Amino acid sequence: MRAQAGYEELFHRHASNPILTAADWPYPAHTVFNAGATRLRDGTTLLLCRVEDRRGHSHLCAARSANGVDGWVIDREPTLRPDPDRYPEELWGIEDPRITFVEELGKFAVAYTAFSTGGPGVALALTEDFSHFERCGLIMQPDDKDAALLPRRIDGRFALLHRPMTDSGAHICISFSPDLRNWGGHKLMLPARKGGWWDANKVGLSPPLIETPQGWLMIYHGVRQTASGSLYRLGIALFALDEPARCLSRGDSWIFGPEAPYERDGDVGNVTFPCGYTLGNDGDTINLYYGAADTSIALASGSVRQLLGWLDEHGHG
Ligand code: BMA
Repeated sequence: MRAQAGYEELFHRHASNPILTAADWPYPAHTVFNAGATRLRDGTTLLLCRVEDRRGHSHLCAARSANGVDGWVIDREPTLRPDPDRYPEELWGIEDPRITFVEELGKFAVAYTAFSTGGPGVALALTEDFSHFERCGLIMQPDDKDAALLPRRIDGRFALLHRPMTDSGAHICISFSPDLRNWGGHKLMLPARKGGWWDANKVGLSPPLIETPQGWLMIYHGVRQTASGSLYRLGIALFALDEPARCLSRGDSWIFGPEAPYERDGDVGNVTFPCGYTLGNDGDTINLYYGAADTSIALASGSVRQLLGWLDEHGHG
């Protein structure tokens, strides 16, 4: 691994990375990556993993572990399969889930990418147990992805972050809904930068926002196009609690990116792509679950306090 001399390490890779690969799967799977994450009431860590088969199509499969690191119990068959007969937007698979527990509903909301002829769009499903799912269908037209719901209403409305593709690039937006089905009030939240920046032209939300007393902490990915492909790295920004479209602070440098061999090499090399995190019992440790090179699932941990401290020092409005 290349040394990153002089830079503060905000996330530390787990020694047993990658923690989950296709070899762990109880049924044929080509790759497992980009997992949503949550903790269940009894403290169990649940990952909703993106599993790609040899058709190139993805579905979602739940893996549960008491410590969030090993001892994974993986569903014997796909947990949430594409259902193109009833939901044609899922023709070529469902990908990259982000999980939010919504206290008001007593349910988990899973926002995922539904992939079909029109391109990738955003779909939403609700579940109490990760066994039965109530689909809300397509809630953001293609081309749109990287979506996650906020855990509670803002000014009486549910709020969803997502990343529509536009002529001026791919920027993170927020939209609002009274009922999780009808969405409007779209606002730009975090634009991609331009030119030579690591996060020029294309950014997207990574895991769901993290609520802190200082604001909503966002971990986002920036995609840099290079002569040898794309580089997926992570940056952070902070948004006002009562007005999440308002950016309080954004860091200029990326804080995490592909360095380890399993992040550099794989089906799509140089990709670190988290879709979920869990918080430790101390309320500060953040366990970030990320897809490595579109091939496996890896874990890195950090501290919310330290991320906020870094933004205080290095971020600006
Ligand atoms: C993005 C998404 C991710 C994927 C990444 C790298 O556009 O499709 O699912 O991990 O590209 O291939």
